[in-house]
Amino acid sequence: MSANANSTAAVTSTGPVAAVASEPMANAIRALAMDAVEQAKSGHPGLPMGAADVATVLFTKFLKFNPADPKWPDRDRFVLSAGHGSMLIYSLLYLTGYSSVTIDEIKRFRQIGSKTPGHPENFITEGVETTTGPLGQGIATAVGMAMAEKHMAAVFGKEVADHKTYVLASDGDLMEGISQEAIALAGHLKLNKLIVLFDDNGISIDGALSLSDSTDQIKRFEASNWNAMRVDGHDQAAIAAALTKAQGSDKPTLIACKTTIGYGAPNKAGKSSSHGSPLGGDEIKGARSALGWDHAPFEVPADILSSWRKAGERSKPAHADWTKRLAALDATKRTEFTRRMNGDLPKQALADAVKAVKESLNATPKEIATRTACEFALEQLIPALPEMIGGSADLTGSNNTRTKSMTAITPSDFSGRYIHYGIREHGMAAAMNGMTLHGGIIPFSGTFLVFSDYCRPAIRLAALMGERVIHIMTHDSIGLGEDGPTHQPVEHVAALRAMPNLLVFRPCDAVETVECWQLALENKDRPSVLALTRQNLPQLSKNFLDKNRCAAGAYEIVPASGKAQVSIFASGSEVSIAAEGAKLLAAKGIAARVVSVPSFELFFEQPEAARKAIIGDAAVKIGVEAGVRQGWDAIIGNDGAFVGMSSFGASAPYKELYKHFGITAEAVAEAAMKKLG
Ligand SMILES: Cc1ncc(C[n+]2csc(CCOP(=O)(O)OP(=O)(O)O)c2C)c(N)n1
Repeated sequence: MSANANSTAAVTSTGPVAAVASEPMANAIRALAMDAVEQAKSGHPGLPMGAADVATVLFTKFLKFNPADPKWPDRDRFVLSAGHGSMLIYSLLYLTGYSSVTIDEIKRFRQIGSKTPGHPENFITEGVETTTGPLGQGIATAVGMAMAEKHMAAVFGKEVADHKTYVLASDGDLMEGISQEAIALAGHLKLNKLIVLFDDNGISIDGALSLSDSTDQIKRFEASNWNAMRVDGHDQAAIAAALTKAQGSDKPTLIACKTTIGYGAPNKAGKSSSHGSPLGGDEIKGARSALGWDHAPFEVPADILSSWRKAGERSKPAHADWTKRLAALDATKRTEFTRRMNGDLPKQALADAVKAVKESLNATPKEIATRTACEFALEQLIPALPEMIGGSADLTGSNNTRTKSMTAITPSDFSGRYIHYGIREHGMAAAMNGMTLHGGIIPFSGTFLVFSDYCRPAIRLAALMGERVIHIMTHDSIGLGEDGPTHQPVEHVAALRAMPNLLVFRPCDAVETVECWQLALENKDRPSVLALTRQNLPQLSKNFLDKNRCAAGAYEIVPASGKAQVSIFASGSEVSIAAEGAKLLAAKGIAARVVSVPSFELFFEQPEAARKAIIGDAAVKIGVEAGVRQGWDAIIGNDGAFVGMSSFGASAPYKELYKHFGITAEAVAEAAMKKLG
């Protein structure tokens, strides 16, 4: 259908419009968006109204999807990066026939318990591929999805993995810094099946984009090794032609679609006033008239709904063919593909790998940094779990995330299992989210813990979505030494622990490191951070082959001789300091026990009795961690003593820093004695 079907006059962004060029299927989106936002008295009508033509062309002519099987592994992925325009995706899901979004759910837009929350949440609404809203995240997540598709195609073949990733991105998405990381990585890797439709409406919340931006997006994308073109975003034929051109590209493609925000609204079209508030009764009336849409609120006439539903059935033959191809696959390959797409672990292989690491450490204890212990564990885990794909933001040699057998993913060969993300921590974390969401991959990354701040918005989304992504973050304290306070995390472990649904691990030795890895892998519904040291640590754990003691979050690693007067709780590199402190106390006739606390989250999830037993009833409780105290009071109480950091670090050899900042066995013993009086 042509965009000019009901044309009487062109839309302008400067004054009231009597009627606009429009097309009934796209108008269904516009009307639903206006009505839902109006009913909710909240939301963003401008984007769905402006991008309706673009979305209509994509969903009726290009996107491979099957509303009856929303999780079809070979579906094209569609990411609404500009999540504030959520009524666009809800309208599309309803119109094309997803059971998750009924007209009643559209009427309940933004209400408690609805399938149509303010911004799209993939764990609430089937058909939503990823949670968006924080601008820039969607496009960066989509890059990971496109990478995952290429990897799965390289491993399992195009018979089962051959799809595209489409993104609808707004000005805000492209202004956010993360977009550059994502675009550059996608261009470098020649992700030619990634197609970004840019809703080029020149408007953001404050007004015209010219207030704050002069970027030529075409030149920008071309400079990052993309194809880029401009089209009139209300000319459906032109949009279709651009999408057709993009299909055969050898690079990722940007299609800048010139659109009018709030298209059809007589006074607010082309203005920021249509961006994020209900249009109001009169304006909606005017828009209905301008669009030639004379149906009641939430009513989509049967013929238009039927055209949409037909569009929703377009890919049924492709779905059936794919099902046949999967069935024809070699049985072992098919089982493996299905296992990986379901995110199920190879349980026995994992158990064997962990056991092999522990047996080796038991036979020959290692005094190594936990980052090195991580590599030692990975040497067993990588061959056992082919779904694990590692990487680093240009710190491979420091993070120890690449084992000997891992080959790098390159633009011409995606079968590798290591990604050189470049110095793009934020883009890396978002791409990892995309890989997990795509399915078939468990991504793990590497960077310095201090740069968790650079990844934080993407980690937060992983936690919100309940996605298994694993961040290896090394150089986890002043223990990194000479690089100094810019590189020394102080508040980061506490800040990460503050995030709901994120597991933060700080293992104290090589045995705990492999145990924490096992837990991170087994927790399918949440991300993990492993905070690891640069400096060597003694191996405290011996003879614990079968049990994963870290699973309880905290456990007594050094018992007191006799009834404990002092309980010392510590994590990571400070557990061995705590153990030395306990020895000093013992020499003075004071019985002290040491509890290793590799994971606050897992500890606080234990039943109350188990927690009480671990915390114990010693008169004095001490926390030791080379970070801030925040959070520790939940274990040591606000009357407990804390040996840690309360300022930024400094540049010096690490042993001197520990002395300088008073994180020593002597300080632990002194703190205990002071409390004992
Ligand atoms: C990271 C981030 N910062 C700020 C916001 C708040 N916000 C929502 S939409 C928007 C900008 C709107 O402009 P644009 O992206 O062009 O969307 P349009 O006006 O075309 O709907 C802002 C600043 C956000 N969602 N995410």
